[in-house]
Amino acid sequence: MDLQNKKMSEEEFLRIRKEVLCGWVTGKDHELNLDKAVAYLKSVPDHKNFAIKLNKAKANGITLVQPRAGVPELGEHIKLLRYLQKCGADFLPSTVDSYTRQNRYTEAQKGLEESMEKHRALLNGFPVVNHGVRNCKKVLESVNVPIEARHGTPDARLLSEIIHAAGWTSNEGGGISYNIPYAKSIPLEVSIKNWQYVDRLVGYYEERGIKLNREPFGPLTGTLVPPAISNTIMIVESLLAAEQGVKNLTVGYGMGGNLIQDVAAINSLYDQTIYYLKKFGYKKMEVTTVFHQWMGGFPQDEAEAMALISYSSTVAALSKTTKLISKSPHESIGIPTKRANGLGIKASKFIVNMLKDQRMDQSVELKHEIKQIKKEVSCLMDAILDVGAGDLAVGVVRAFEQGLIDVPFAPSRYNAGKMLPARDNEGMIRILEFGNLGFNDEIKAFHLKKIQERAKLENREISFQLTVDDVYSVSKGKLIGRPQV
Ligand code: 8ZB
Repeated sequence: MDLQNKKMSEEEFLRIRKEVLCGWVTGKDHELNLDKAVAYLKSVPDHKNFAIKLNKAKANGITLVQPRAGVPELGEHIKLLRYLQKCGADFLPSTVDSYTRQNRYTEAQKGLEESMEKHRALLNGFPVVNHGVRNCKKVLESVNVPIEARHGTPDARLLSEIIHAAGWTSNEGGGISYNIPYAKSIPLEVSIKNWQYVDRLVGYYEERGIKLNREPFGPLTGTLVPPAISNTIMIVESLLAAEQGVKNLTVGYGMGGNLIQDVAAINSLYDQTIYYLKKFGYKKMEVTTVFHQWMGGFPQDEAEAMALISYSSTVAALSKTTKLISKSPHESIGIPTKRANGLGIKASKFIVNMLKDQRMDQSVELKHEIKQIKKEVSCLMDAILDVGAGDLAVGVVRAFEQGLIDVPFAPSRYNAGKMLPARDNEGMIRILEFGNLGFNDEIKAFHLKKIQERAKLENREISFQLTVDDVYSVSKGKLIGRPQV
């Protein structure tokens, strides 16, 4: 396997870079000049730097709010972002369209042109590659907060070159988290290599005194993902990024629904990310967390959706996460109008402000759940390092091949898809079918006991039906998919 968790030399980076830039059909070469990009990034003020603003929020113990948003046309996109800023967004995104995510720039161009002709959004996001550095700079210069590219791109090398050269100081994604949930047939070693390049680009800038933030995508498939699985993937992507020179990381987690498990997940994610970065010798790392409001199916009713958004914000604030990604009351329909998107931001801000000075005591249950998640993550990390014979990149590819790490409901052929999750009696996400998951017997016995307790109370057998019922229950207003009585 031509893959290794080793920092790319600058020479190799610049060689690959030439190939990457060849793929740029709509832009001009001089726009992607690295010296010019360094100079421009140095001119970005601190309050528009993602890493600096996150560090400050962490020091003050506050939770900041960021929506998702992106429309194809430049003027409309700017209008949208300015509106969301007015609604209270602390960070702004630019969500990228699906063609660009698949490197289909010709189709993105057609969608962009048609959107301009018909004055209607015909792409589901802002096509950054087609817009190029110049337009992306205009986006940044039109707002007063930091901007992040949010997408879902297995090969985001060109996209990342463009957004950073335009002064966007954060990029979401990673070789696992932007492949397994997003693609069907892209080998993991290919996407990991591509993301090593993306991270090496960040390392290049860091070496020149520029602070950039990187955010692995925590929620994965957004559906009943056990915290230990997503946390392990977050830690692996953090280590891979750190090796390439990334210094400022925001590790993510998608809300599961049980208050205690969610707070425990964010707590243990933070602790263990720091622990492993230290263990592998990465110095001067800055780590924050991001909590994603409910990523599963939403209720159609807008009042109920707002209630779910408010509950998600409550959990996020109590977890003391640094950043919260908000949803909108249009979630069950699709991409929100700007008004609906703004309502989600306002509700979220309201709740985090109410809870700003309150804290949740560490109960026995919370402590127990933190310990449990840490035990599980450490078991999975050992399994990955073991099959990789010490190399993390090789290890994670093999671990996926063997199903030692397994993401539920993922479309990728490179994911085993044999593990089945279900909720326990309190709504915590547990595992009922392990496949070949790299858990030891003690951990497996714990999960089975928890699922058994629930099945017994519901007077039914342990089966896939529990999983199915749980997938749909939140959208129907209940956390646990119990049978109707
Ligand atoms: C994996 C992320 C899914 C979420 C939202 C979806 C969903 C996707 C856009 C967007 C606003 C966009 N999403 N594209 N929200 N503008 N262009 O990401 O609705 O909540």
